[in-house]
Amino acid sequence: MRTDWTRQEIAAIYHQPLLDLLVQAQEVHRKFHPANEVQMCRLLSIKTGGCPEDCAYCPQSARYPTGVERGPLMNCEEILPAARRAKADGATRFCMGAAWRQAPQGREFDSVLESVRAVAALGMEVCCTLGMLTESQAAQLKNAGLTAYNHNLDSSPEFYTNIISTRVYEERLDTIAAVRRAGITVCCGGILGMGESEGDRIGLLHQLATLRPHPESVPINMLVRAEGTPLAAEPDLDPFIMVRTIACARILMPRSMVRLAAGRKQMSREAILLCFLAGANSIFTGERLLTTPNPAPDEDAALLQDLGLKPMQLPH
Ligand code: SAM
Ligand code: DTB
Ligand code: SF4
Repeated sequence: MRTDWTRQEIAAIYHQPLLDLLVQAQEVHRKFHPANEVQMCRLLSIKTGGCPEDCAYCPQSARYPTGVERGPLMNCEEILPAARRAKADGATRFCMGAAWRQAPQGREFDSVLESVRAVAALGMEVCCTLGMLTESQAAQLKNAGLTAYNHNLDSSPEFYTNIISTRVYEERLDTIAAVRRAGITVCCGGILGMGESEGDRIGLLHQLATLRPHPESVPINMLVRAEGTPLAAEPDLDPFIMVRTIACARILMPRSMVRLAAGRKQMSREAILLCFLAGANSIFTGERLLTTPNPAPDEDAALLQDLGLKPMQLPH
């Protein structure tokens, strides 16, 4: 696995004719992954809204009038039924998201640890995304059975300052390093369609593909334009840009799970198919992502059926 990619090399891969890029990505995909399987993941917002950060894309930032209602942290008894349902629906990974700048200390964190233990006991992969973490919190999550931690780099370091002013890129990298040191797998990706340039997308791919080792999981989100956020009126993203970026991620990080994350509701079945062809091998299923709608489960079941794709089983 190469972790010494240069931006120039990545740009050369990115700018290939799309058909060449797709064939190359599919070749890599078939060498490292089953050709016709997708992992289904389920998200649950365990603590919604009221976040002090100013991420320009986020409906959960307290700074924007998005209409998202602030909620208290859900306890283990409330979370467990959702995880059981996800498992019954074929999801093998359960991801709990909290709108925090950083994971809290004390009673609330202990409650998250209890929920992690309970979901892990169902035999699912357990992921959390709770904002910044200390070394000690990462170690406690690992002990509780957490398999993955999601912490996105979102875009290139240069573009980052245009979308978030309340933290710096370096802090993201620090948390990712703490997660890695604790022995938890890393889930790290980004968002496309925020007004970034081609160079910024290549810059994001470069950051991800030079993490040592690569993130085991790379979510690629298409911006969900939330009313009230500064990015609400961004123009549509050309779905071919999702396809191109996913194909590059697949080629640069052959062993990683590449997740076609947010934004599927705005994509056609054909565009989603091209993302699978480009090497995406995971989706989030269920009516909601964290706070925004996702394709209906019966629609997704029909899509997988029509494409002859099978839900991936554990272990994979
Ligand atoms: N507060 C924590 C954090 O920022 O790391 C965890 C929750 S946060 C909602 C998780 C990720 O969701 C963000 O890093 C971002 O990449 C993604 N996200 C948030 N809003 C989005 C949107 N409107 N469209 C696409 N992705 C979004
Ligand atoms: C990721 O990269 N995408 C997911 C997951 N990791 C946590 C979250 C998408 C959130 C989309 C906006 C919302 O529903 O609030
Ligand atoms: Fe808060 Fe995370 Fe949303 Fe940023 S992305 S505003 S940190 S919940």
